[in-house]
Amino acid sequence: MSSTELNSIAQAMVAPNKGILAADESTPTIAKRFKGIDTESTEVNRQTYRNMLFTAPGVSEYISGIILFDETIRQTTNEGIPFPEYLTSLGIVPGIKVDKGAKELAACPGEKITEGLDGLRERLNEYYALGARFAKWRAVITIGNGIPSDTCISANAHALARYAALAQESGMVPIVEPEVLMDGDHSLDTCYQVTAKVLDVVFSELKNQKVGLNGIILKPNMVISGTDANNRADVAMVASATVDCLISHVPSEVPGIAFLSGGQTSEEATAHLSAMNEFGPHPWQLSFSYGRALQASPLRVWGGNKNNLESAQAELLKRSRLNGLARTGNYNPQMESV
Ligand code: 5MM
Repeated sequence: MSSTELNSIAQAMVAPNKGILAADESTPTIAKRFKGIDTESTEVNRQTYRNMLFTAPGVSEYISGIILFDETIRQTTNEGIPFPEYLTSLGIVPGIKVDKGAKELAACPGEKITEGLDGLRERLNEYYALGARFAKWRAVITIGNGIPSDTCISANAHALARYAALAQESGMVPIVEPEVLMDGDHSLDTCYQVTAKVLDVVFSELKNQKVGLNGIILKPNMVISGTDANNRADVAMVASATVDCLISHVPSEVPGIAFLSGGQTSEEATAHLSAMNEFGPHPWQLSFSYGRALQASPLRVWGGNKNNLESAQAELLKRSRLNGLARTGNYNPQMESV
């Protein structure tokens, strides 16, 4: 596929007023989410839940792409339409998580390396045939005592770049997700330093491995205080530190940056995105690719009960709409109560 075609998929993924729904929880993660609402993680329940999300009326107005998991890309709507085909018919680009998860990194206690490169070319080709037009790979970087190590950053950046090159070869836009975790009591400044370093190493590896930067989407963390930090930075500080860090460390050829929410509350994730877009325009689209920040309220309202499916869809529509407004800096917390 030409770089122009990859670029047009990437542009569609960060189309104005829209963003991406990350619904690619692996089997253990979705089981954890369902446990929180006392619901068993069976294949039927997972299909019911994902069907509820994907068929929510009006959602395609605010959602440009949805990231699926291997099981979900093979499932259908209640009417028997394969999910990728259904989403494509709504103008939503179907995507697929292709990493095999973050595992302990040898010789680096407390650090992780994302696996999944073996056989990746074949899996990508199969996903393309199933209708996926973008892929996702998440690397995890932990801040702690003496970490992250250079070993962990470079091993993860190398794997991200190898994955990205293979995804482009197969005709899919790679979402490149180096997530610096919020866990810990570190300051905003520490998060800034680590994020800057990780981005530098990731872009150097992408360049080494001949990845076309105009055919990727970057999915980074925001620059934010650790969850257990004292005096956590407020919305304005997070927004200005994040934009500042990205301007200095993300090349302008990248068409879009779609943030992860990383454990922020739904309201915080929306407010941060809106504040960043308020002082745009920026060299790239600044969008969202939220998992928990879009799904927390619909999941809670559904609660595993079929009588709540419509109310849960209304919750997803509300969060999608508010994040759609945040794409132009037009969100305001008072809108939460409407
Ligand atoms: C939806 O969760 C994704 C899959 O996680 P696992 O591989 O751990 O099951 C996750 O990669 C997600 O896409 C990103 O972390 C963004 O989600 P959040 O909740 O951080 O916005």
